[in-house]
Amino acid sequence: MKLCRFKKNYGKASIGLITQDDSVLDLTAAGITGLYSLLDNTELMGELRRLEKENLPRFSLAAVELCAPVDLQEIWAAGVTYLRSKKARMEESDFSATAYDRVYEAERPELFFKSLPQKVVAAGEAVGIRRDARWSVPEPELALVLNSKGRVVGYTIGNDMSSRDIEGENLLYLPQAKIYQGSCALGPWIVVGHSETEVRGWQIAISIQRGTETVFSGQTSVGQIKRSFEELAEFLFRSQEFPHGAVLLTGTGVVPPDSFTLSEGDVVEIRVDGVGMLSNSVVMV
Ligand code: DO4
Ligand code: MG
Repeated sequence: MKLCRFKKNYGKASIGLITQDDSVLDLTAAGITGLYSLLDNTELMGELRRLEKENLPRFSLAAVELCAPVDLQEIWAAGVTYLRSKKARMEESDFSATAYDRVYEAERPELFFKSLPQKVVAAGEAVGIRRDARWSVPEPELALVLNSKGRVVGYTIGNDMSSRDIEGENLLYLPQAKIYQGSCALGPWIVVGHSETEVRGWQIAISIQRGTETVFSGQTSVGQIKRSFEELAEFLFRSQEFPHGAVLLTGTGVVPPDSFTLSEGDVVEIRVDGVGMLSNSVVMV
């Protein structure tokens, strides 16, 4: 089942349930005012099946504007969870190579703050590349949707946009490499009702279009993530409360060659089996 946030006529965002025939049921009309409160329901699947049978306002998916599928959740990200990411970071910087090598093996994962919910870019909007960066890349990642108890209740697609030259120059610059205008995209919706075992069988694919040309494409499997979802969520919720839940990007396993950098006007398409496609154009910020 798919949950979304959507707008009809430039009004306030509503919470939607997307049905098999690509209709969007307006759950706000049934009194559901926040994604975070719905995701805290311990009988979520039963509740959604019940809501599906109610006579709620219904719109065609093609006729609504999808918003980023977060309302009050902070967005965090895990790093160096794939061997490919560890290798790329170690090559990017002699200075930080030991840190990346160590964190891949360490008990404690790398977790970093990525975005406030109101700054997240939705499907169809533009992600940013910093004007003071020379080497900008997208990072296609599975995103875990966590409720306020830290339970994984859904999945969406994330793009952890990164400035690799800034990150590589000095590890202390990581927040500037990772957090800037348009650096986090999520969407197009949240899928619920899948087990970790099932999701580990999904593929993550990315392609980058420049005009009519595909300038990069690559793919990986969610199964290559070194750590379990529960382990990542448990570390995030250690000594920290998220009363509205959180979204946790799980790291990238696809890294373009070092000669590649994004340009303004590129279009980044990320596909995750079981979820769909997140597509964003690129703008200089
Ligand atoms: O510390 C670098 C960031 C790592 C990251 O974002 C990733 O592996 O996806
Ligand atoms: Mg990343």
